[in-house]
Amino acid sequence: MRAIIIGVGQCGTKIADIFSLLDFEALAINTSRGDLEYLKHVPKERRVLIGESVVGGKGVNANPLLGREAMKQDLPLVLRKVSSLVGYEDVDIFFLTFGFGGGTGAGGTPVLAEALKENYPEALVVAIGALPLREEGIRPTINAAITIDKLSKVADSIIAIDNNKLKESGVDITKAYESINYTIVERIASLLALIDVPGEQTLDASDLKFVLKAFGSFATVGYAKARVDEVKNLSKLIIKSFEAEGLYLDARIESALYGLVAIHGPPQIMKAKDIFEALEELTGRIRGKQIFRGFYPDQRTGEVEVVTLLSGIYDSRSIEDIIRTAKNYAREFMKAKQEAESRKKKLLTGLPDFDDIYPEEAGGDG
Ligand SMILES: Nc1nc2c(ncn2[C@@H]2O[C@H](COP(=O)(O)OP(=O)(O)OP(=O)(O)O)[C@@H](O)[C@H]2O)c(=O)[nH]1
Ligand SMILES: [Mg+2]
Repeated sequence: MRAIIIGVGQCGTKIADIFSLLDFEALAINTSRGDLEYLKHVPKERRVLIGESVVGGKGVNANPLLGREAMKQDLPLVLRKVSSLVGYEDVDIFFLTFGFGGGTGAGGTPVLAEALKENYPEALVVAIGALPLREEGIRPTINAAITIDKLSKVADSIIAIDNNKLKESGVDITKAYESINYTIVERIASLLALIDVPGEQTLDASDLKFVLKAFGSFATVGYAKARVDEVKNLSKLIIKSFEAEGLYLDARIESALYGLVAIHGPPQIMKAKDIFEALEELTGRIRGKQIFRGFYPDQRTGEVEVVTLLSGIYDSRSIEDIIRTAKNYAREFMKAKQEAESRKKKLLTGLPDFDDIYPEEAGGDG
């Protein structure tokens, strides 16, 4: 199982930086030189400044048109960097990390996703993006809605993280960003660590790819962990992993098509009855009924860890809010623009030109 992480823009490169800390192969792409220099773990030669001729290394100030232009102009450079990282071994999944609300990530990620699909047809492209806070205003929401639309046509799955969920925790937003960035990396890393591990009932790369190849719909990763002595009933812990509060996205998991559950823990806790009870419950709940599962009994650990991936989700309040707000705004804005144009016309038609008022002999130098 080989995954390559590519962060685009500030949010995306911060997340890629954490993946890099955990020894994942990661690239960081940004229009801002300062933000690239600020990273700690992505090696220097894997940081790519794009759009320098457009914005001079200063970021695109939440303008996705510039972000798109920057990625298009420097796509050959980006693809060379990707290719030198990839080398001669196959890649199973490219994870693209970014913020939906800014300019570089929102504008650039769909362009990159499409190019990766063309150049690496065997690999999946999975987008991992943070949805903007409502308080950020209308532009981030519009950027997000349009980017969702574009990615849904090229990516295999979109793992959306709703930043609005962070406010519920009550901590200050920078700390909250950091903690959610770690959380998402921890979940993806735990999932990937359990793929292709030898054992009894295990998951391989093709299972994970099957679940994530879901026509650009939404996916979410749930997680639950507990010390062995705290676990009275494994079934409850498994169910907790796919309950809404664990997922950072308001979504109806019932609409999911596929699921994947990986359980890692000491063998004495892995009672078949508990596991099947929970899996049956999950299968009963999700619409697609297709669940892949992996059990990883491990003598050395004192903890039980459950990672749940659900995909093929189309029913999400977080997403709907954004799309609806963007559509309403666009409709109102278009209307206002049309009205302004027609008022302007109405107000100004009937005015004469200078020639009508000033007879020729009165003016000029003749
Ligand atoms: N979860 C999370 N969200 C973030 C983080 N940083 C920014 N965001 C969100 O991402 C959006 C802004 O994206 P950025 O990555 O800052 O923007 P960018 O892609 O660098 O684009 P420009 O700055 O316009 O060039 C906002 O909606 C923020 O709410 C972060 O570290 N974690
Ligand atoms: Mg930026």
